[in-house]
Amino acid sequence: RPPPQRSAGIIGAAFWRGQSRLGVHEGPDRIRSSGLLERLKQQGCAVKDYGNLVFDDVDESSVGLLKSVAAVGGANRRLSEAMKAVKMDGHTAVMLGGDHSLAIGSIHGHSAAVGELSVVWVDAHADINTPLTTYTGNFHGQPMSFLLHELHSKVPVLPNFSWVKPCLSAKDLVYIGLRDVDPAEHYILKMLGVKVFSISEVDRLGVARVMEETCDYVTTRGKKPVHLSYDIDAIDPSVTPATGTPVVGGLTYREGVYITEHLSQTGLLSAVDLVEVNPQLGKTEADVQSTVNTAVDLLLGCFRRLREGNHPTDYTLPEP
Ligand code: Z70
Ligand code: MN
Ligand code: MN
Repeated sequence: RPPPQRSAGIIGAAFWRGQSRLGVHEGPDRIRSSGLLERLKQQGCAVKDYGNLVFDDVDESSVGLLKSVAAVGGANRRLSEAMKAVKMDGHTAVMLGGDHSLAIGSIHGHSAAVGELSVVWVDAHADINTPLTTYTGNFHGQPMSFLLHELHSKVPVLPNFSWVKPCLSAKDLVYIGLRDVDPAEHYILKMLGVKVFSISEVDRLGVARVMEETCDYVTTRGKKPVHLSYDIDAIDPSVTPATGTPVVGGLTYREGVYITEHLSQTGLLSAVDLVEVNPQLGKTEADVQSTVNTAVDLLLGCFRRLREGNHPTDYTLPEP
């Protein structure tokens, strides 16, 4: 029997300045209004909603190519503190984005509360550009470079970023679903020997074996708490079109949910980010609903929902 369900502590981070498409700030409220909290409670999970973070208005100054530097640094500082507080309260943390630059604060704050982490990063993209390799200037393509000890010397100090200290080792990071990786990012992944299950490995091995190997990989390095950072664009755009950078040939709905289901069963899942849902980018309302409903199902999978069916541990059959 699985241990009793722990509680979910939910933080909304309606922040979008890590990229340039309007609408990704609507993610947290759209995900909530499609019933996330109610459905978590229905499946026996206690829920505390910490609401949406309030971010300071910051001058939108660029530093060279880098967009909204001080805003990204400031928002992530706030998120880091909030994430740390949610973990201190004993919840499994859920960060609803917002764009993926928010992983800086989310993972930093998680680690500040619990110590060393393993990170499972599910994404079409590696998001491991440095501020010096990015050619878009978007911070949602760079968060991992601020978090890894191994890249510390490659990252300049930027306005509102001096609080960020690397907290993750390359050996404690696993990617799943990659299929749009920049040359500098590919170089970094090879240089650091990061464990990557690109979409080709998902094709070759199947998602079940990918998850077995992922869990073997993270557990043989010590059973550290797991941070799952889930970019909705990992899933195929036919299922989740309402996102800023759709990339063809992604995970199926079933593969996507299997990843959360499997990680949840390990009992090590300590925090999850669900990012890059952009309700303004669906061509139709059905597009938006499919994207948001998939996001909700991924999160339910993080809290021990099984597709085979579920029942409360204290369930008893009615006597005639
Ligand atoms: C590109 C960059 C990215 C998400 C796009 C794209 C990164 N490598 N991440 N969409 N979620 O801008 O660095
Ligand atoms: Mn991403
Ligand atoms: Mn992505």
